[in-house]
This record gives sequence, structure tokens and C-alpha cells, in this order.
Amino acid sequence: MSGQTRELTRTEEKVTRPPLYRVLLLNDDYTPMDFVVDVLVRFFKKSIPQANRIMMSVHQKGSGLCGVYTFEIAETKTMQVVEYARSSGYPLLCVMEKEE
Ligand code: TYC
Repeated sequence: MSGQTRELTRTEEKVTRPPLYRVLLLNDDYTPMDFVVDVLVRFFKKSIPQANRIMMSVHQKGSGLCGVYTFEIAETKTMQVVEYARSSGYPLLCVMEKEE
């Protein structure tokens, strides 16, 4: 080893996954079922049959999963859905929660 340089330290490379967030729709008594299906197709890229299943599950159970995304995407979708609902005159609620 004499006369040679030797690497003494190595910065540990850590690759971690970003936290993920669930985006959920909540049930209410006033938003029309067709509007909720439209939201699921428009903002969450669901097929009509998938969107119908999710909408009915929200209607019966109180809430339902639309998708799982990184923070900025979840936040953008949540805001877009609430804005779209308000501008259409409906009280539909969309929320995000961190996946543990
Ligand atoms: N409960 C609504 C109705 O009977 C339909 C509905 C479904 C509303 C899902 C919101 O996230 C929702 N018109």
C-alpha cells in the first residue's frame, strides 16, 4: 500500500422513497352521482365502470380511494376536484392523507 492513496471515507448513498398520499372522496347528500363519476374519470383517469364502482362505494361507506400519489400531485388533484365541484355548485369533498 505504500505510495498509494487509499479511500478513507465514503459518503453513504441512501435512496429513499418519497412519502405517498392517498386521495379520498367523501360522501355527501347533495352532489349528484353522475358528477362524482365525471370527477373520477376526469381527474383520476378511471374508466366509467371503475368510476361507478368507486362512486357507489363512497356513497355506501362514506369515503373511497381515488388514487395514491406523491405530495404535489395529490395536493394538485385535491385542489382541482374541490375547485371544480365548487364552480359547479356542489359540496363534494376531496381530501388527502399520508400513507403510513
Ligand atoms: N350521496 C350522493 C347522492 O346520493 C352521491 C355521492 C357519491 C356524493 C359519492 C359524493 O363522494 C360522493 N347523490
